[in-house]
Amino acid sequence: MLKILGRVTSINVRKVLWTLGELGIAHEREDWGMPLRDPKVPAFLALNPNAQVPVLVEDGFVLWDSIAIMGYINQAYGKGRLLPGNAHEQALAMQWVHWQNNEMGSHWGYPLRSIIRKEAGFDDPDKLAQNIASWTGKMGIIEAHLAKSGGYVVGSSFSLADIAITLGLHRWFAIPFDHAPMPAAEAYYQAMAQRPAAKAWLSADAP
Ligand SMILES: N[C@@H](CCC(=O)N[C@@H](CS)C(=O)NCC(=O)O)C(=O)O
Repeated sequence: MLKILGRVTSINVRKVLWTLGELGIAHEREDWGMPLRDPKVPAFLALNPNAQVPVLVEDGFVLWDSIAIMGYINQAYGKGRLLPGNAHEQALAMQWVHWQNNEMGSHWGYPLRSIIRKEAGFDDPDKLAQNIASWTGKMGIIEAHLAKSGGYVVGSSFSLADIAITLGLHRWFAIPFDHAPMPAAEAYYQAMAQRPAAKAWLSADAP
């Protein structure tokens, strides 16, 4: 049985779980990651020396990194159905999956830890404002893209890019602060939220 190690409050774990749900693949999940279960223990480090979730375990096969896991599940269990289209469309979808992780995702950490998790050391209003400003800048990129791309991030079909981008947008809409308007992103987010496999992963409890 396919097993995913990781807590559902992690956006990277939710990318994997939504991918599994979209393809209807049976799996088990074990809570790992702080504050639920410390991954810095030998048994977990033997699976992922980075001490991070998610990790996929399938008999003797172990895979870490959410994007690698999404790609593996799509290929091994989904016949590639979540990367549809020609080579250009597939590459563009992966471009946006990486963009969500590397660009969008490098600005939401401070607001999340300050506003939602209220972690010690994340209470500087100037730093919060700076991070919201830089995150808003990245949001402007996806807003402009979605305003002209049609119903999906790439082409005319749902792909892994829609999973990654919708979860990134969820984080934006679910964290309360004075948001700059993003009408195209909001309309797209609302449409994606209607997908049956999306619902569990777009909860207000897990921004
Ligand atoms: N590049 C990695 C990043 C994974 C990552 O940053 N995971 C975070 C949660 S989103 C984590 O494991 N943090 C430590 C913890 O939860 O204990 C991936 O995409 O899987």
